[in-house]
Amino acid sequence: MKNFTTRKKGRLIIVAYRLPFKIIKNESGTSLFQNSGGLVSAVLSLAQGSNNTSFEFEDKIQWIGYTDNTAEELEGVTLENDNFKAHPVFISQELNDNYYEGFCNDLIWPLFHYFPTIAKFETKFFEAYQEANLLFYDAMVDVIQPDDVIWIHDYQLMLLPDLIRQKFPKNKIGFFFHIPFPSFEIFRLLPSIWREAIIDGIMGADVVGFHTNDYVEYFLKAVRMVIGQGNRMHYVNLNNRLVKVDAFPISIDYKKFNDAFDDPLVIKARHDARTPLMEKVIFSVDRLDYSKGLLNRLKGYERFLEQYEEWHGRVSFVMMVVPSRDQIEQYQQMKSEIDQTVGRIGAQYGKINWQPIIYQYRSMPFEELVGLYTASDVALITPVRDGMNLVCKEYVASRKDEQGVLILSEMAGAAAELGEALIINPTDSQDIADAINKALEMEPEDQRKRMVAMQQRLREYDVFAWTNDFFTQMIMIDQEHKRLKLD
Ligand code: GDG
Repeated sequence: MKNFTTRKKGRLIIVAYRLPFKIIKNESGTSLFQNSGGLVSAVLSLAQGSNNTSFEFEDKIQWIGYTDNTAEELEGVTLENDNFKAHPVFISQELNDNYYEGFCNDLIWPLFHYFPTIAKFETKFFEAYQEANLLFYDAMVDVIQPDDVIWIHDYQLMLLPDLIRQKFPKNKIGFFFHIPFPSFEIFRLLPSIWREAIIDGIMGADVVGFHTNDYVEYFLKAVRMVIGQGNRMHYVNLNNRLVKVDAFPISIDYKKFNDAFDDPLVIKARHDARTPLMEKVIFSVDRLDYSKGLLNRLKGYERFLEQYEEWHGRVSFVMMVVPSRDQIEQYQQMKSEIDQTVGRIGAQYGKINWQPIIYQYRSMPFEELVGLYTASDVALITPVRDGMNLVCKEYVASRKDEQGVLILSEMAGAAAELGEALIINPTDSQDIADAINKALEMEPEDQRKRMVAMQQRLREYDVFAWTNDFFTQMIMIDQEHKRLKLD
C-alpha cells in the first residue's frame, strides 16, 4: 500500500520535439493517432495508476511538441485525447531545415556519435536552433502553472531548460538526453559560444539524465571546462541552485515483448520467418543510419563466411533496414554501399538453393518484428555508437523460450547492462566473425544461462521503472538536497 506523507499535486508537462500523436485532418473532421513509441507509453504509466511516486496528477499530461500541420489547419481543433492535451509548436519549413535538419541532424547527431568529419558547423544552424528553442518556450509560457513538473527530452531542446528556469524559477524541471554525450575532446569542437549556450541551457534543469555513467562523466567534465563548476556526488552547485546529473538507463516494456511470444500473430510470423532449409538464422534491425554500423556488420559477416566454410548453406542472415532520412545524399550513398556489399556477398557465396543474406529495406508491424526476434538464433547488433539501443533489449525480452544469443557492440550504451551478451568491437571484422561462430555453436544451456540473467535485469528495470525513477528524482529533489545537507 502506498503511504506518502507529503503527497504533492500538480501536472506533468512533457516537452519533446514531436507531439505524441499524428493529426490528420480531412472533410470528415480531425483524428488524432497516438504514437506507440516507448516514451508515450512510459509517461502514460505514470498517470495511469502505476505511478509509484508521491505525486498526484491533477490533469491529463500536457505535451508540447512540433507539428507539421499549420496553425490555420488546426484552428478550432481540440488537440486532446483521453491521455494527453497537446500544445503544438509551429515551425516554418525554412526554420526547421536549419534547426532540425541542420543543427540537430547535420551537426549534433554526427558530432555526438563521434563522426566529427561529417558534422556541419554553420552559424545559420545555431541561430535557427536558438530561434526554435524560443518557439517551444513561447508555446509553454501560458501553459505552465506553479505546481507543474516539466520534463524535457533530447538534443533538439538543449537550450530550453534554462529559458524556462529564468521565467519560472520554482517549477521542477528535468532534462533527459537520449543520445551519447561525447567526451570533452569532441564536445570542444563546438564554437565556444555554442558550447556555453548548450551547457547553460541544460543546466537550467534540476535533474539531468543520461543513459550511462560514462555520458554523465563526460557531461560533468564539460560543465567543469565550460563554466568552471565542479560537482560533489553528482550535484553541481550553480549560484546557490543545485543540479543533479545522473545515469538513468532507458528500458523497454518488458512484459509487452515477453507476452508477445504467445500472441497468435507473432507465432505465425515466427513460423513464416523460417524456411525448412534454414538451419540457423541471424537477425538484425535498425534505422538506416551511419551510427548503426550496418557496413561494419556486413564486413564482419563476410569475414565469417570467408573463414567458417562449414556454415555455408546452413545459416542465413536476415538484415532488416528501416528507411530513414533517405532523401539526404549521405544516407543515399550509405544505402548504395550497403546494397553493393549485400550484392557482392550474395554473388560470391550464394547458391541456387541458399542465400547467405536476406536483406529488406522497409519497416514492419510489431508482430512481424517480434516474430523475427523469436525466430532467430542470433541477434547481431553492431552500432559504431548508440546512446542506448533498444533493439537488443527487445530481443532479450521477447525470448520467453530463453534461447538465442545476443552479439552486441561495446559502443552501445546497453552494453553496460548486458554483459552476458557476446560483446564485440564493431570495427573489428574478425571479432564479429568469431562471435558469430561462437554464437552459432553455443549450447542451449549456455544460451539459457545468459538469457535468463539478462532478462532478470530487464524485467526489474523496465521502462516504467525508468520513468518512475526519473520522475521521483525530479519531485524529491528538494528533500534530497536537505538529506545530503547540500543547501
Ligand atoms: C534513440 C537513440 C536510444 C525499428 N524498426 C521497426 C521498429 N523499430 C523500433 C525498435 C526500437 C526502436 O524502433 C529503435 O530504437 P533504438 O534505441 O534502437 O534507436 P533510435 O531510434 O536511434 O533511438 C538510442 C533511444 O533513442 C531511446 O532513448 O536507445 O540509442 O539513438 O524500439 O523496436 N518497430 C516496428 N517496426 C519496425 O520496422 N514495429
